[in-house]
Amino acid sequence: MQVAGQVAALIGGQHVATDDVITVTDPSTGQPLSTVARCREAEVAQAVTAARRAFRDDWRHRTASDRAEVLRRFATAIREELAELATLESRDTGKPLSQARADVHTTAAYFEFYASTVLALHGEVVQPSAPGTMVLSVREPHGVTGHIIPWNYPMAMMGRTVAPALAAGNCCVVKPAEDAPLTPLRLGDLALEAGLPPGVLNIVPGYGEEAGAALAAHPGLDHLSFTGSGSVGAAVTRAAAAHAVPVTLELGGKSPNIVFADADLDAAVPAVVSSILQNAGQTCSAGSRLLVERRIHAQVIADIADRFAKARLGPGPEDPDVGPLISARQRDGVAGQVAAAADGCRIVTGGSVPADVPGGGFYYSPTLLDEVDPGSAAAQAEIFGPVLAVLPFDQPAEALRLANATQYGLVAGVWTKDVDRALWLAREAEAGCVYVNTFGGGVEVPFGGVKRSGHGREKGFEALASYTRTKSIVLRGKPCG
Ligand code: TXE
Repeated sequence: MQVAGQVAALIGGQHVATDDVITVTDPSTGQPLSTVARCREAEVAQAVTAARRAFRDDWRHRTASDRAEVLRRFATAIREELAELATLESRDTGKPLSQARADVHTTAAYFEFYASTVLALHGEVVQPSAPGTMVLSVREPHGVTGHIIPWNYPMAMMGRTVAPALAAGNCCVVKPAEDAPLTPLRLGDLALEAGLPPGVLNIVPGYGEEAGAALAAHPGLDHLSFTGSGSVGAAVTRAAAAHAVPVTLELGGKSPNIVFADADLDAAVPAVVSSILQNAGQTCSAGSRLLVERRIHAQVIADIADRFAKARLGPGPEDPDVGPLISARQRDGVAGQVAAAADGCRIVTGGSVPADVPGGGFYYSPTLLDEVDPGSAAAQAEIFGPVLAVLPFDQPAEALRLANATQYGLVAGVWTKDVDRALWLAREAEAGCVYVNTFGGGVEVPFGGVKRSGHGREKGFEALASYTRTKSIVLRGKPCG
C-alpha cells in the first residue's frame, strides 16, 4: 500500500513508510517503476518484535485447521488477483507475462498445498526403554522465521518459503530483494485482507547490506531461510550462527541436461531450450549445461541454435519469448562472462547485447557456447543469463563425470529411453533433484541442493516438517492396580 508516495513496509499489520526510499526500476525500459520503503535495522527489529508478539499471543495457539482456513482464503485472494499480480510481476522483473501468470498459480498452489498437508502433520510415539514410561515426540513451530528472498521469482519464492512456515505455526519476517519487491508487498496486503492476523506476516523491503544483514544477525530469529548467491549465503550463515539460528540455503547451480542419442528429441530439445531461456536464464535450477552424446551433437546444436535465433525478445508485459535481465548490472555481468569465455569455445549464436530491441531494456541475446572446455569458467560458473554451455560426450560414464564436475549440485535432467541408464544416472548424479525425460517438478516435490547449491529442502512435505522442530516428552506413571 502507498504511504507518503512510497509502497510501505508491512509491520505488525501497519503500513510503515521510511524517510529514505528505494527506487525500483522497470527492466523492460530502464525507467523508474515505483518507490518502496528502505527499511534498516530499526524497522527490521520492529518487525521481529511484531512477529514475536503475534506468535506468542495468537498464531501458535490456533489449530492447524484454523491456520489452514486462513491460508486457503489467502490462496483464493491470490487467484482472484491473477491479472494484476501477473502484470506487476512482469513489470517488476521483466519476465514474460505468461511466465508471471504461471508464477501466480504456483504461489497460490503453495498456500493450498500447505493448508492441506498441515492437517497431516504429526509427531511420533517413541517405544519406551524404561517400564511405566511413554515418550512423545511432538512437532512445534520454530517461532519467528526470517525469509530473505531474491528477485528472480519474488512472488513464487515468497510463497514457497512462507507458506510452509505459516502453516506450521511460525510468524514470518520477509526481506524481499531491492530489485523486485513489489509483488511480495502486495501479497502482504492480500494476506491481511484474507484474515491473516496482524504481525503474523511482516515485510521489510530494503537493501541486502542494510535490511538483509540486520535480519540475518537479529537475535530474535528462530530460523532463517535464504535464497540467493553463495557469497551472501555464507555471510548470512555466519551472522545467524552467532545466535545458533538454523539456516536453510538455496543457492545457485550449473545444472546439466544429459541428452543421449536414443532420447525423444522432440521432447528433449524444447525442454533444454526452455530450461535456459525461461526468465532469461535467471533461474537457480536453469539447465545451463547441455551434455549431449556426440553422435547427435551436430543435429541438436543446429536445432537449438535455430530456436535461440528465432526467440522473440521484448518487454515482459508484451509476453515475448525472452524478456530483459533484471538490471544493467546483471546484463553487464552476463556479457562480461561470455566475453571472457569467447576464446575457449565456439559461440554458435548470440554472444551480444542486441541492438534492435526497442524500449531501453536490459536485454542479452540467447547465447549458445559449443565445445566448451569442462574446466573453464563457462562450464563451471553460474552465469544467470540466457547462456547455454554445450559439452559433448561419448560414453555414459563420461556424461556422469562431466555432470558431477562442478561445485554445484541443484538439479539434473536425463533424457534417454534406456531405463537402466536413467536409473543409474538418477542414483549417481550429485544433485538434489534428478528429472528423467522431463525438467521440473510441482509444489509437492522437495527441492534443494547438495554441495555449493545449499542445504535443506524447500517445497513438499519435507519443507513443512523443516519449519517445525520436535520436542520429546517423557511421561512416567505408577501402576495403579
Ligand atoms: O544476489 P544476492 P544478487 C545468484 C546468481 C546471481 C548472483 C548475484 O548467480 O547472478 O547470485 O545476484 C539479499 N545480508 N542468485 O546479487 O545479493 C538481497 O537483498 C543479507 C541465485 O541479486 O545474494 C536479496 O534479497 N542479505 C539465486 C537476496 O539477498 C543480503 C537468486 C539475494 O541477493 C545481503 C538470486 C547481506 N549482506 C541470485 N546482501 C537463486 N538461487 O535463485 C544481499 N542480500
